[in-house]
Amino acid sequence: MPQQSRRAAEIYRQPLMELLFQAQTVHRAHFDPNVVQCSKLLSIKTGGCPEDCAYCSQSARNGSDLPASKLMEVQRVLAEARRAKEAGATRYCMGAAWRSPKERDMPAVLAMIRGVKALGMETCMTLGMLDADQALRLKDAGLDYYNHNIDTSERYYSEIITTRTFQDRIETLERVQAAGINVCAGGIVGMGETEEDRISMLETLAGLEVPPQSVPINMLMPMAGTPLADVPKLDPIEMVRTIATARILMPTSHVRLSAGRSEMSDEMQAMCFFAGANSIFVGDTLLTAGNPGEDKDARLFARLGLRAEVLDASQEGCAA
Ligand code: SAM
Ligand code: DTB
Ligand code: SF4
Repeated sequence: MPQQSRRAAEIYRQPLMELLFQAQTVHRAHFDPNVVQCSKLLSIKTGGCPEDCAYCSQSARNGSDLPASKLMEVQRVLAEARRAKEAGATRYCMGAAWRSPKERDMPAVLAMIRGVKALGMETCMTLGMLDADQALRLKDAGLDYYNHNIDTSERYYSEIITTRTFQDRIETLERVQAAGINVCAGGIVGMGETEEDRISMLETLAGLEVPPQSVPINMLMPMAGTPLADVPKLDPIEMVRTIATARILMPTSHVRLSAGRSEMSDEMQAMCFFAGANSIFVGDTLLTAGNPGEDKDARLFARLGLRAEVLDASQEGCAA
């Protein structure tokens, strides 16, 4: 799609003030600029993953010394979800360090979805690659979103992951869409990719048959023992440009300022929100890495006059 890709590049490379103004204008046409959606993550199965993603602490092939856990018990997951709801999260995202789910784990995974749904929260899972039947069973249990990131450009993908292809990722996304589940798909910046790679990644996301309803933009969190542990830090303005371009290319999607907030100042986060980010992960851990806790986010929201999105009017405001 050369026409489209030129458009994405033109957007991304504008003077920053033009880019921010355009992104904020698009944002205001579709969203309240003072409202941020709050999601909470839980790692339901940590470490020991057979995939070789160069950024990830959970790959058994990386020397990150993270012990592999078993799949969490359903009741423990539901207890955690209840706590997250009390803290104001409206979406509960459960992640497993799998290449793809095994049949023996499906009953527990489906029970987690039903249980979290019954609490009145939106459900999200990220379990690796899915076949069509698995996608349908997740949908049947009430799954609202499936997170499956493309992570980088098609060109750079094989530099980061060799145990699966970019096309594998796209195929799972198509199966998730075909099952009628909302897609959460984004990527990581700061992995040594070029500006062109970041533009191309956004172009692929925006060019999906239906653009993802949720677009997480992660800033690489360098994890000890992984091949990317010492990658030079990306200029944070490139993260802002990535978010702003995502907002303009996917005007009605939630764009999530995802991993990396614990390394960002309030001013940097404010710029990301101005660029059109309107979703975050709350709580003091992501999957294995740190995140600003509740108190810090409460202060951030107060400083910026932001409010947490609520699912219905009967819910009280988010403590985030
Ligand atoms: N195993 C599943 C998969 O890869 O699809 C789900 C879990 S995986 C940890 C989910 C996403 O977390 C990855 O696609 C990547 O975008 C993000 N992620 C993992 N490690 C990260 C890191 N160190 N910094 C930033 N984002 C990271
Ligand atoms: C996403 O895009 N970011 C989340 C979620 N989807 C699963 C994960 C971030 C992981 C950060 C590194 C860690 O906690 O290990
Ligand atoms: Fe496994 Fe997902 Fe980490 Fe890759 S990103 S190593 S698939 S947990």
